[in-house]
Amino acid sequence: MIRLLLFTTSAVLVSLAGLGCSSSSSSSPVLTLGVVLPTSGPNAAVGQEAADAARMAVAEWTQRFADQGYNLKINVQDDASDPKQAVAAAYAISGDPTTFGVVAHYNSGCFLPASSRYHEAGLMAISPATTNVEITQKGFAEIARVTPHDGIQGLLTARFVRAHLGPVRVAVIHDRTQYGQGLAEVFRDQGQQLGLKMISFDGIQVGDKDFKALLTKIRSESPDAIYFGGLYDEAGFLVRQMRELGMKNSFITDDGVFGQDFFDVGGEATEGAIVSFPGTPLDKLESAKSFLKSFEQRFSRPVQNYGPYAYDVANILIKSAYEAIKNKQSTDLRAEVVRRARSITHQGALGITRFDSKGDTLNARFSFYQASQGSFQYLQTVGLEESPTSASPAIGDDDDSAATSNKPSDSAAAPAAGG
Ligand code: ABU
Repeated sequence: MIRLLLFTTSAVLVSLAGLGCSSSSSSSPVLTLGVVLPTSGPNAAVGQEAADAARMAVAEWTQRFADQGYNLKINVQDDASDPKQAVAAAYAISGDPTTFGVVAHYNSGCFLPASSRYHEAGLMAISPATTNVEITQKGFAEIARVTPHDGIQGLLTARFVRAHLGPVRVAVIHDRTQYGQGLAEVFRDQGQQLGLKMISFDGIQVGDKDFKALLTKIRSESPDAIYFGGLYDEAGFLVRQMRELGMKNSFITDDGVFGQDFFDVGGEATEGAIVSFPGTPLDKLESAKSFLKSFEQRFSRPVQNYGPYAYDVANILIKSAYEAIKNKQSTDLRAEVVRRARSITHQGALGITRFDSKGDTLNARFSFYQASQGSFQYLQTVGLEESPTSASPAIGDDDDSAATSNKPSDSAAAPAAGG
């Protein structure tokens, strides 16, 4: 296990102080924030946004580290949404002794195998996006995430469907990944308990583009709704081919579909689709305003989805390292970052983030949106303690009741019938 010992860098600090020097130079010790995300492949857009948000956080902290005599750097590695590449990247990142923490993965199927490596290396790895339940079940102190997990997403989606559509007949499709299938199973099981009738449960293959045979079979079973657990591309092809086959039933899906790629692939057929995404909408959070403005100014594009999550993860890791070096603790920096990050109360773009004993966020809410003319229109936000309401102000009503906190909005626009 590689350990970065703070007493080494403290000695450098002492010598810099002796020279009357308070800022870093090229010879200052380097501290590196690791980032492993899909910056190529089918989820490149979400990975690039999250990586840019982490770069922004590093840029904002650089001077404070320099004032302590350190060069703060970032090392972005591409996992391409491929589990093997993810594990290789985890080895590369953790093998660099200057790395103190990792913004770790978009895909649950990548983080699950890579988490063992971060654990072995004693390296804090916090995911901005992965939601599969099992990720935090291994009991690793080095693993956490700022997104609520799919046990919550699946349950809240089942409640939402029951509240808005009634005890309908649902065909469930998933992409056979740990994420898509795991979430679909939770939705199916929770939905059954709530009185939804699950008429089928089918897997597709990531990368496939033709689902007409499966959809034709499902059409013959006359579902009221299709639930899909999976990602942008397959969701886009599915909804397009559903409509081409004349299927008018509702299409309900998940956070892995919340992005422009869904509209690019699905086109007009996306109209009316219901999508869940973690947390309160960022444009309703006072805490997110400066992040949104800075990101858009810096990168000349709007925030789509997981940028603010990656920004908060980066800040949690960097702040933990900064507090450790500032206090000149003569101990292991990686262990100190693990200890500090896991017990942090972080006021960030998402509001307040704290982790439970497993490393799951206590900020456990999801919002529901409806696709309308190429964008996601906000419907409502719910947590475990609340029931989705079927009260129905017009879609697109702008409710600012959550504007100063990350508390859920009471707003409840009903999705259009038959969406
Ligand atoms: N939850 C975002 C989609 C990716 C994943 O968890 O695998």
